[in-house]
Amino acid sequence: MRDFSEFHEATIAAIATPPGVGGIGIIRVSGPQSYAILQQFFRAKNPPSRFVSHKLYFGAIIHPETRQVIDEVLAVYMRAPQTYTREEVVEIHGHGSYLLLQEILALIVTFPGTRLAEPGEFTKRAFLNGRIDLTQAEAVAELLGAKTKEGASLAVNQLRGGLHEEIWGIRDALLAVRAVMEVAIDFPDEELEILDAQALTARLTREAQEPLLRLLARAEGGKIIREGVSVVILGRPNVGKSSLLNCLLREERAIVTELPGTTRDTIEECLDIKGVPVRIIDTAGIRETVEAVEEIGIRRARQKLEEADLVLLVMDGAEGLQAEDRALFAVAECKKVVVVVNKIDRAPDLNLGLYQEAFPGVPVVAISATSGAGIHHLEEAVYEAATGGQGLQEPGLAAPNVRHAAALQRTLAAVQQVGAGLAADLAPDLLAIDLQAALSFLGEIIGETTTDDVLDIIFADFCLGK
Ligand SMILES: Nc1nc2c(ncn2[C@@H]2O[C@H](COP(=O)(O)OP(=O)(O)OP(=O)(O)O)[C@@H](O)[C@H]2O)c(=O)[nH]1
Ligand SMILES: [Mg+2]
Repeated sequence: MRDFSEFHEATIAAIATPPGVGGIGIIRVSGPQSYAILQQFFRAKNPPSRFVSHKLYFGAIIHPETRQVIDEVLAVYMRAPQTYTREEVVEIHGHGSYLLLQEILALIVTFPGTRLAEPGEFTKRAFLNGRIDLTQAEAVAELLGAKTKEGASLAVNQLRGGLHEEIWGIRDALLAVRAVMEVAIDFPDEELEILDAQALTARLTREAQEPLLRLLARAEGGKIIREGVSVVILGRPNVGKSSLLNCLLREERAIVTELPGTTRDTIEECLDIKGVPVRIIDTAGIRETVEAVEEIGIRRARQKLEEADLVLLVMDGAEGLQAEDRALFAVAECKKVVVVVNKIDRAPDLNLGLYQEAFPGVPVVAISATSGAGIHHLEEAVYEAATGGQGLQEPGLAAPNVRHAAALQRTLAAVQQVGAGLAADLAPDLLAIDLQAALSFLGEIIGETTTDDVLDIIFADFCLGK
């Protein structure tokens, strides 16, 4: 078990709202001095004999020496342990001026035993004080960074303990099996009766292996919701790549002209296609060139191809299929490709079958980037390709992140090892070793057995005040 006795005597303070101008700005304080800090710097309009927990008071922050009013604020004291960190907490809601908030914060950290909070330190304390587990702490950071509604739902589910519950279910099963083994170790004479290998194997399969496999199967879907996909628009010059970018973004982001070689550098933007966060990259049209700048652009386009999860290979439907289109397809073929036949408004006799024959097994979508015709079909094709035809997984289901998935894999391997040991009639003390390993890998996910440096990495990703 983690050692939760590690005590956090320091009181920490930070501005919890983002920098910039806002309607209100909040300073958060956590730790044993919170109440005293409120008494020292805050004067309520109607001063109570004692601040009642979770009640909002109107008043002002006053400099204790100059008696100068720094800001009129609302303040709340929250008594431990019914708080975010499980410690004594105070929040001061000031006007949105970042300068004033910084002044108040500077005053607060002059209080004895008080210092500025590190990024993620409030959440880290919530975790160390046992209010949330590590998956829930990670969900806090994920929620703040979510790029789509679906990503936010996934994080909320994890924050509410969705993943935590599934992990605990598996953990309980492993603990129950370990208990049986411990009895068998203590009573070697009756070992055979106690260790019913068949029953134990069945239980491990049903309550550990299968749930582990189910969770792992959701990791890929979770990755798409969390990180999204990178889509590169590729094609000959002047086929309408930048027009397509603008059309997908529904804004005039990239310069479009009738001159080939307009786009010289790559342009990256983010969009949300049915819940999939998509990083879309417009590139310079690829051709044999003489000009240095365009040459660099083309080199960048090829580099972007390397990073791409999906390529939209754009062709000019009005000009018809060209040898260079086929050549570019051969270059892009190492990735998932969607062939986009553009300018259909100028191609009344378009024969899509020709493209389907030329690129068998590859989705071909006809569009007009200037009129927007067919763009929904293209979005559908991108969504299909990004999710492997499975669609996005339900955000209501817990999905492990990359860190969790790695630990789940190791847990699964250890559980399988136990199964193999049972089949081979291994002694219970040997079986218990693998079982303990499985429990320890599982513990890394929820934060029970996570090492301090891993914790530091996780919390360092947080923003200040969280
Ligand atoms: N009629 C018609 N014209 C289009 C369509 N899409 C693009 N165009 C025109 O084609 C020309 C080239 O468009 P761009 O979007 O700049 O093409 P590009 O592929 O980005 O070109 P480079 O950046 O030079 O490689 C412009 O004149 C566009 O208005 C379309 O669907 N229909
Ligand atoms: Mg362009």
